[in-house]
Amino acid sequence: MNKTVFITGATSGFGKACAHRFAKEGYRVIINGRRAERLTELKEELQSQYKAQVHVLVFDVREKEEVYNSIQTLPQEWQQVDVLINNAGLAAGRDLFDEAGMDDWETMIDTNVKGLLYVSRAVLPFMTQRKSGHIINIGSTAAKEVYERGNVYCASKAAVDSISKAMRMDLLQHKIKVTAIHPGAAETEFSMVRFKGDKSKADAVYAGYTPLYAEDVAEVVYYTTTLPAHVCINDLVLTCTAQANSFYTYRES
Ligand code: NDP
Ligand code: 8X3
Repeated sequence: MNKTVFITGATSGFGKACAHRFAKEGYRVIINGRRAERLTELKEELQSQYKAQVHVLVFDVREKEEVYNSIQTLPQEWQQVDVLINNAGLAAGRDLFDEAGMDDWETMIDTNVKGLLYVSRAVLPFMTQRKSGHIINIGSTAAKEVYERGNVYCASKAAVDSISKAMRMDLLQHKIKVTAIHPGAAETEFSMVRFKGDKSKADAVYAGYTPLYAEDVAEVVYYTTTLPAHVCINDLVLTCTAQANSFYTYRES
């Protein structure tokens, strides 16, 4: 195996689990996030557990110049990116439209939408020049159904859904696969971030049922990369068995 995967938001949750899953399969792994210490720890884990080759890229996906400088100056031997996983993202707050914080809205749009665009455009030349590559965008069930108090988070993930469709059309000529993966509720640091460290609110999201775990999502992400060159999973929604969609979750009391 001499393939390279580039994962944004690898310091936690799905991104970290994907780093493990792909490293286990022999991929060379580029890991990104803002928390440098966590990336250093993850690099050491991947090296010791799988003897993986790992390259750390610390940047904030919202900072266009930082994104471009970091990616354009990747060492030559790391530029052959086979799989890009646009995973970095977050929800900030869960508030009614007329009460939600503007800063929260901007953070979500800047990270989930603009960050994904910047990283994709910076990495794409490595794929188009080789006429090969696979871009995996992490959306959400929130992209499929808007829920109360989800306003801009849902909109940002609907944008990921639309951008994935657009990328797929426009990149056909370059033979690049584009897969959008939409998980339902998964217990990661997501809710602690959304509720700004309020553990009781975060825990309540996962009470009374078995949610998805990061490793479940990583398994599905990895699966989409194992298919023959002529087969592409375009759009994939996965939830835990207790959840049907954004509205229906069966909780044991
Ligand atoms: P986590 O909070 O566990 O992980 C989020 C990751 O994104 C972290 O590694 C964080 O790294 C990174 N990140 C956030 N902002 C930035 C930024 N500005 N620049 C670079 N990296 C950033 O959450 P999940 O693993 O659950 O979430 C991953 C993705 O999955 C997100 O896009 C989320 O919206 C989506 N999702 C989550 C679901 C869930 O229920 N958990 C369900 C459906 C989709 P750092 O803070 O170090 O920068
Ligand atoms: C995260 C899942 O249901 O909290 O995207 O929006 S949900």
